Amino acid sequence: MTHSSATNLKESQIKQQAWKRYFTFNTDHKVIGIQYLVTTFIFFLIAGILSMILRGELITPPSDLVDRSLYNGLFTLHGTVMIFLWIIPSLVGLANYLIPLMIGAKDMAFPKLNAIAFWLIPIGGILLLSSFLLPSGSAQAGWWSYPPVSIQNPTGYPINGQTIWLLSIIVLGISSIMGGVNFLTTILRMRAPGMHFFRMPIFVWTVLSAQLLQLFCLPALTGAAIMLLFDLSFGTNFFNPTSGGDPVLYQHLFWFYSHPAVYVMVLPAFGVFSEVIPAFTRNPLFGYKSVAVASFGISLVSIFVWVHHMFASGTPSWMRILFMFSTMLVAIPTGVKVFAWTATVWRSKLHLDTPMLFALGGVVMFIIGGITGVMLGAVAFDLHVNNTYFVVGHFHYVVYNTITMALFAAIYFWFPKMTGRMYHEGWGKIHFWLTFIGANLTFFPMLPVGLQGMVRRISSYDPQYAGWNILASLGAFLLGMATLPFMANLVVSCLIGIQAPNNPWYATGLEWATTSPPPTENFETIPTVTLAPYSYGLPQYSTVDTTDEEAIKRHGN
Ligand code: HEM
Ligand SMILES: [Cu+2]
Repeated sequence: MTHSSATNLKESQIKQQAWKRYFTFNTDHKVIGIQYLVTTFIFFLIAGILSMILRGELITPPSDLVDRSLYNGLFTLHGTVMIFLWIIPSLVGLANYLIPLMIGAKDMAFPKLNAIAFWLIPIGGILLLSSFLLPSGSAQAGWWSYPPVSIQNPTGYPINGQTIWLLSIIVLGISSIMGGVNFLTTILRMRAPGMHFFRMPIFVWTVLSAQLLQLFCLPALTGAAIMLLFDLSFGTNFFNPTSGGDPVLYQHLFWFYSHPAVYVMVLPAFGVFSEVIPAFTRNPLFGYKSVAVASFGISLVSIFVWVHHMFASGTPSWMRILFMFSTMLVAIPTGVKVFAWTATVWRSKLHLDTPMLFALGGVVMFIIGGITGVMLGAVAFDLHVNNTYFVVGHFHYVVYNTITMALFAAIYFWFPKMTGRMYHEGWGKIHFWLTFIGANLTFFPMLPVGLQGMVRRISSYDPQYAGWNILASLGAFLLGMATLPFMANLVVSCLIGIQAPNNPWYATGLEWATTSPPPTENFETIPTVTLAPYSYGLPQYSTVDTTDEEAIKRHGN
């Protein structure tokens, strides 16, 4: 064997190992982060296909494509998979990749726990989806799984879709609790020298606030799921109204977690906006300290608002008024953030690369999601549109148009760091515009048609609503197509994209101070932090290296 073929062999072995480590129990937070992102993206695609079947059914008023019980199963699993297997864990994956790099640590505090938390995700997800194969069919009670519907078992099978649903929620909950402990310990204990609290990037602040909130509230949901499982399988009566149980107690326990969960999802998305917008405006983040503190403000307020999901559940009026006011309060810290992003963009020179397009698009759409949310917080309005498509339109403006878009922004922004290669800018822009147009076409019609009274969770509806539904369905198919250039771009760029420099965006932040991709222990030597974050005014960040032609093209100055 000649010398060169021997080294080739060795290189290909290393490459193979690099490829294989993503399929093993690996404890490197960067591998785990990418495992999370890829796995959850597959679940996103599956839930997306379910939503296109839903929209296919809704393109005409009668129930003709799928029968009613399958329709129930489809929206239940679409919602459950999107929330518990896409939005929440994909952001955990992103944070897993980024947090140790951003705070200058070698890894997460508990690498093994981290790997276990990840592997529970595919286990829980496959368990959940396998329920479609059961003779009794999948769960049908919606992602809330309210009793008494969820404890009925008309099929008579000892294990039905609902049992599987509950087991999988418990597994996924355990994974999230493990993740929460890990993030808190890592951020509180493992920061590099000089990384004071007020030098942490906003993304770190938002993950800290979100994970604190999650640890505090998630046990309520996991407890409720266990109690419901006992009612369903062992005949206890925690929630069964016919035997003295209290179904409204379930709603309290469910929303005590699931309202804050909205912020567990949206806070890291706000973190992404706060990283991307300064980098592409070359401005320091306006009001950094207020934005950092506002993250905690949002977490804190969100603990005291869960009853706004129960305005129509027989809640007494005095309580509805209290929760209406607490709900409105959250407009203050979120307003601080929107104001800070706007002020950062104000009078700056915008560089509209793909991550920035997704970030700006996400902020604009969040304004619609936020305003419709405040509207729903008003008791009288909520009672009017309760259980209509207005609610569905509102939360999709938040979960898709804001958070999913933030995730796309993040994937493009940190893609060069994660893979060592650049993505293709033209295809990225095509992905953005198809998504932006498709998402508005899908979700905007849900607002007026909901105001007109079209109720949710039905497979056939009054023909007067047909017009808006055709638009929404066309939008959904466009949105489905939009993911094709995204996937093609990532796969092709991963394989043959041009080599990425260590800091392609000339961004601040420790993750850009190491190689792309970073070595196993992240940094050659642990860095010492001396600067405030977002120091884009300083000479080393204020201009782009004019000897680097690629960078000039990217930044246009
Ligand atoms: C691909 C784009 C999407 C389309 C076309 C879509 C469409 C739909 C439709 C038609 C429903 C049924 C509404 C009802 O009858 O109440 C629904 C429900 C739901 N969607 Fe989506 N959706 C999409 C993306 C998402 C995302 C990204 C999330 C969250 C991360 C999400 C979360 C939910 C939830 C929680 C429900 C409620 C399920 C239930 O009623 O139990 N969706 N969606
Ligand atoms: Cu809420």
